[in-house]
Amino acid sequence: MSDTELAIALSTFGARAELLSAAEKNELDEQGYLALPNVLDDGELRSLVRRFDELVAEEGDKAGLEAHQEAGTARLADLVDKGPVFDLCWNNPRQLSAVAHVLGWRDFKVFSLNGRSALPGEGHQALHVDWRGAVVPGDYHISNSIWMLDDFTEANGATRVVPGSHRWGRVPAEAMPDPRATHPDQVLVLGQAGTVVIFNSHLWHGGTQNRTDQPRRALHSAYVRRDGPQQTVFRDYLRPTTYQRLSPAQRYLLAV
Ligand SMILES: O=C(O)CCC(=O)C(=O)O
Repeated sequence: MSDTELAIALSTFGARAELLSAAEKNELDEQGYLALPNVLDDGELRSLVRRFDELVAEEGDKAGLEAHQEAGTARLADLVDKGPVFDLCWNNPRQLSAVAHVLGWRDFKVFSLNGRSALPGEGHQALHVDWRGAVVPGDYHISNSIWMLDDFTEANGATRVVPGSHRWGRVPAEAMPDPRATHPDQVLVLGQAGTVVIFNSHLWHGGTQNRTDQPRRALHSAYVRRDGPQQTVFRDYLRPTTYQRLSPAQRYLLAV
C-alpha cells in the first residue's frame, strides 16, 4: 500500500519524525513555517549557485517556461532534470521530515523543483497560497521549501509570511482588498544562504521587492499529497538519462 511505500522511501532518505524537536513541530503547526539554518555547506552552496546561474544564462527567455515565468524575476523549472546537484534540495532528511509533518505523514510526491531570482528593483508578489483555494485547518495538501542561495535580508526581497494564516481557512485573494498590500501581521523570513525554510503552502506568503543591486536567488521544492496534481508532471518531463540515475526511492517521490 502506498503509505508503506512512502515510509520506505522516506526511511531511505533518513527522514523520520524524531529528526524534528517538539518545538520545531510546534512551530510548523502554529506558525506554519520553520527555518533550518546551515543545511547547505559552502561547497554545496557554490555548486548550486554556479548551476543556477549557468541555467539562467543558457535558457535565456525560455527559463522557467515549463512551469511559470514572472516579470522581474529569473525563474527555473524542472530542476530534477537539470543536474544531480539539485538532489540536495529535494532529498534532505530534515526537510522531508518537516514536509511529512505538515502533510500529516500522508502519502505525498514532489510537486515541483523550481528556481526564483528576484532581480534588482523587482520581485514583489501578492500574498498568496500555493493551492487552489482555502482548506479546512489541518487538512493540508501542499508544503513548500525555500532554499536560500543568497542571504535573505530586509532589503533584498526576502519572502514575507503571515504567521498562523494557514489555520484561518481563508486565502488572501478573498480576504484582503489588495493582496499586494502590506499585511499588518506579516513578517519577513530572514536568514543566511544555506538555510532552508519549510512552510505549509496554505500559509499566506509572497516575495517582496529586492531593493539592492544584486539578485536574490532561491530554490523552491514543493510536495503535494499523492492524490493531488503535480505542477511538473515528472512522468512526462523526466529525461531517460535522469530516470536512469535515480534510485527507486527518488523515483517514488517523483511518481515516475
Ligand atoms: O521566492 C520567494 O520569496 C517566494 C516566491 C513564491 O511564493 C512564489 O513564487 O509563489
